[in-house]
Amino acid sequence: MWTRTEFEAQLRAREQRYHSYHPYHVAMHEGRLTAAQIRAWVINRFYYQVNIPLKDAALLANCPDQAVRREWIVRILDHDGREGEEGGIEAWLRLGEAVGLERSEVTSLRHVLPGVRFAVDAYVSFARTRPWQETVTASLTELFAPGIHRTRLATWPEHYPWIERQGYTYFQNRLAQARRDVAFALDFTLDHYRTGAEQERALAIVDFKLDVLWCMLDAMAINYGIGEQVFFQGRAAGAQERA
Ligand code: AHQ
Repeated sequence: MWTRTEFEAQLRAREQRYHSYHPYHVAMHEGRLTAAQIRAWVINRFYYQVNIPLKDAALLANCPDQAVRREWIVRILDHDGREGEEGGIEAWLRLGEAVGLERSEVTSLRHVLPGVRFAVDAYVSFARTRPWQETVTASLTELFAPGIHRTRLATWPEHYPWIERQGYTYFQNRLAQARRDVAFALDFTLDHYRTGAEQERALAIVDFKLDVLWCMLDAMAINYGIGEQVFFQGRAAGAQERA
């Protein structure tokens, strides 16, 4: 069994498989994506965003611990919003408008790729069927999320000046929210897993969630290409037609 410090280091080392290193995101951060590929990413990621509250509600439904529910419920309000606060889903729709999409184009979900839908649905199904403690641990890919939000805020204005600034609200809001979310989820995870085998299970849970995020981008890359590279002329003639 690892010490608490070693266990945290093992969890943080999973950063190497985080989706910030996926070729689609690398091309995005280097300014090599076309406007259509950016729009297609926003459209597909919306399916992930609207399913996060369902995932978090599934955890709450499985969790008999009032103190944990009090801590966790804020995540739903962060996305669904509350009186006077638009929330992350609305902020994502503003990102859609900022990249030139109609709200209905995004909310219709009709362009969401099968691979994106399956990956996101797998995450929600995990939260519905696995012990709530495992769903807490699955959220720990957010250990690495502040970095990718900062990268977007740092690189998009330079590479994609056509994207309107109000689109960045979502990333700005997540910087603080992700850090707060992770503080609880990491502390809980480091305390909860009590044997070597249980700690290995925690890493396997994070690997599952890393796969969810990676798989979404695989689907986007194969269907929309990356930059000028086109990989697949299948059902989707290309991001242009979709977005
Ligand atoms: O915007 C994101 C978000 O609200 C969440 C919730 C959290 C979870 O509960 O699994 N994970 C997550 C993530 C968000 N944004 C992703 C991104 O790349 O913009 C990163 C993703 C994550 O790392 O899990």
